[in-house]
Amino acid sequence: MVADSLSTASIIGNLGTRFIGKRVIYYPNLPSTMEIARQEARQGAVAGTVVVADEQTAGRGRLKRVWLSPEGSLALSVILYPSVAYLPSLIMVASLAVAHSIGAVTGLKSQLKWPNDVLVNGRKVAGILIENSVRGNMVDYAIIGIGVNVNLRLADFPEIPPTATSLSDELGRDVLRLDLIRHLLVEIERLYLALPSGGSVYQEWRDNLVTLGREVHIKSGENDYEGTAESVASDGSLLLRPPDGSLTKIVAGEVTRCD
Ligand code: BT5
Repeated sequence: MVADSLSTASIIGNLGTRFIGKRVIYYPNLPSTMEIARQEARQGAVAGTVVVADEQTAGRGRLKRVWLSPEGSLALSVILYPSVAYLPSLIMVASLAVAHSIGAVTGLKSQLKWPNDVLVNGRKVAGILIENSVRGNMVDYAIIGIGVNVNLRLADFPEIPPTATSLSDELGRDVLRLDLIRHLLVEIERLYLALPSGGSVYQEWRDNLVTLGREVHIKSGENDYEGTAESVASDGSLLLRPPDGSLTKIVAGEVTRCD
């Protein structure tokens, strides 16, 4: 077991970012970093404020699903105030930041699964949740939530689905979460600041989606779709080619099968 404690000071120290992680709020244990981040954002927390926890007792995924983050995982939320045009790009920034940081710290190669999963060797190692408050064209705040299975022996957590993996299970050794979170914050900032200069983040995200070119089954709300996942649009939606040859744009959904 490597010494793996997190603290506000160890995360912030010499981070070298302009604004992400200048303020870090660390909890050993809390219900959900999203909740605290939302309260902070409503009170006008400075952009780039990070809420991080060793363990969440009520971590959440999309659509009120549960995200399990026992001790050994990394759970964090980052508060941003982007313009409305950049909201669809936040999932791309977060996914690529996670993939780059995992690569830099462990050497493992990640794949991205539309819309919000990061996989290693085909299994989910990290999940991303973006929550916004928008009024008309005005963004009150946006929060990027990231959960990574870092040092978890998944055999000890039967409640986490068998489609999951952890960095330590893949590597056969533990990983320093401090290294991972510091890389993540630097990468989130770098990719976020690159957004105004064009489509490079979108292109890299698209090019790393393992979902594309595959026959998929997608659940979106009450609707089920089948077809070839042809591409993604720059707003993050999936372009699906059903057998009838038409093109369907799916804004949000779940890939339930991928052949
Ligand atoms: C996600 O949702 O993948 C987004 C997860 C975001 C978690 C972060 S942690 C920091 C911040 N604070 C929070 O409270 N949340 C964010 P979704 O695509 O809906 O996937 C949820 C599904 O993943 C669940 O229904 C389970 O099937 C599965 N799952 C739950 N825990 C998992 C884990 N630790 N590893 C892999 N899969 C898991």
